[in-house]
Amino acid sequence: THETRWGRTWVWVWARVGMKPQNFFKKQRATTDYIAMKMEQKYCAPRRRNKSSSALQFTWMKVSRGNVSMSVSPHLEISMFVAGLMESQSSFIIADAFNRYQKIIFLHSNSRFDFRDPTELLLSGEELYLEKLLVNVSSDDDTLDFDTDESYHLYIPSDLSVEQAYLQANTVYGAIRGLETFSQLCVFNFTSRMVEIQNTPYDIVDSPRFKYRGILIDTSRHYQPIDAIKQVIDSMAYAKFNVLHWHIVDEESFPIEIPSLPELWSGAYTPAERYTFADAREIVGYAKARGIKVMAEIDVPGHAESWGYGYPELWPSSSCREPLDVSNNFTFEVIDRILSDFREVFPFGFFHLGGDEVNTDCWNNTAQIKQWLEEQDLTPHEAYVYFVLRAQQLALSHGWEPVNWEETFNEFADMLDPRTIVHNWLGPRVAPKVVAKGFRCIVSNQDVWYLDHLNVPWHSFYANEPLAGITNSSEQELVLGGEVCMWGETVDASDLLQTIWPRAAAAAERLWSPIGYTSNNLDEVEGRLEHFRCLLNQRNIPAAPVTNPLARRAPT
Ligand code: CP6
Repeated sequence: THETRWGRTWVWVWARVGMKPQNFFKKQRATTDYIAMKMEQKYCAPRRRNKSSSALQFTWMKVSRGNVSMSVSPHLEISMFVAGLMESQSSFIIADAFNRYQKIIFLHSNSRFDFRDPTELLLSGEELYLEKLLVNVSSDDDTLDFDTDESYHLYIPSDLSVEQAYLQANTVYGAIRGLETFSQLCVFNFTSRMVEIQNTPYDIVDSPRFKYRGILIDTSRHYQPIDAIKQVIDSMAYAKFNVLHWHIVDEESFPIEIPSLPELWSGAYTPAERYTFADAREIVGYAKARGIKVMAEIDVPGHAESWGYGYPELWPSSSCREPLDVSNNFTFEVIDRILSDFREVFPFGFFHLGGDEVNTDCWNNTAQIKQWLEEQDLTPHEAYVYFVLRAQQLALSHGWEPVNWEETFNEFADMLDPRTIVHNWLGPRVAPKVVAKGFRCIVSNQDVWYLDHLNVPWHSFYANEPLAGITNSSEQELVLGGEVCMWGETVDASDLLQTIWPRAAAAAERLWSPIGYTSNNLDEVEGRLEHFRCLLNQRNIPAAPVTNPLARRAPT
């Protein structure tokens, strides 16, 4: 029996792949080894034959560097003081981050380029090396919100007698940004077989140019597994992005559990393609540990057809399913309950209510809604205004500041609540109008910051300046930042990361670095981008090559 089964499998394998089973499995293993080897080869150290790979970093307000190379002890330790205390409420956030970065810094410790024995190094006395990172954070408050301070000061000495580096920040999240920079300075040296930091002493004073630096993911058009979302979060932290805009629900599917409305997630593709409430909480916590806020979106009333699979009364009719039924009070009760449940999971102060691409034909074509419009003396457009404003009031009543796509501003700016944050997407020219009217703005110009537009090369992402056309400094302050959008119609977990990266990194530099630093010398930027995408690969993020058609610069 055993033998027959094997015999059958053998015949099957042979028939399918034209190969004896032994060779089949050997080949499989060879392929895996080959990939592992390719990844392992990515050292991202300066390389002889790759002239465009230049060293390091796209951040730093102020940096001074020397010319001494300092080896990093494989036993690198951390000492923390948070609000002057060695153990405080939020110091575990840094301890946790340090553990992650330790793995990243010594990524090649198991590789075939064995690490040099540190004892041998110590006895030889021939080199300098760093033993300790001293982290000093002034505040113990681990609240993570729009205003959270992310600045840090990193000092790496070149003096043998010091042996410790200093990282000073106002918050644990600033310290996390500093740890990221520290990890990017650490490179493996093939000759000494040690991790080292070149150009010490380093003195880096750094803080972001914009407070809002986001990436949108869309889990309605394709379900994105939790591990894929976590990888997006990991990689965001590497590029110092700080907001994950989670476009959870749209017309195609309703993948999230709403405890007080248990039928809603029957709008998911399948029971497997859903997030429980606990999943959502886990994602938010995972992001928080990396200094990333999660901004949830439910896009009403236009992009909401999937809500009606669980509650068909939300549809104008079974044949005309979008936008949500404006005439039914139940619609607003549902929104209120979703917001009330979400309030437990999404602590970030902004909530995105969508409001884009609303076609009111279904309201006009449905008898009972048409009748309601007449009774209320509303045109369909006025009913759209009424819907958006009522949803805004619900978000406000739950303690959120509402974010809406720009159509709401374009069509009825004067009626929007002044606390509205307007999210640009249609083109480059709306932000100056938004801030001139005193509204805050997030920039996501679809021509250059939509990652699903595969023909947009990285340098177009890089060129998008959020403050273009805004000269008045009080108006400039109303531009909170920007966001690149990874709409989900054409991506799933098989290509999500390599569609986001490396192009999103070009926007990340634009959003973090001071304006004087963002260079017009694209060769220089390309070198940094090459380096950063190698770093992503090294850290297990499948970012596409910069020369990939998705990313590459157009011929000049
Ligand atoms: N889904 C939702 C989308 C888009 C928007 N909202 C979108 C529109 C045009 C392009 C890309 C994406 N897929 N809910 C617009 C904000 Cl080109």
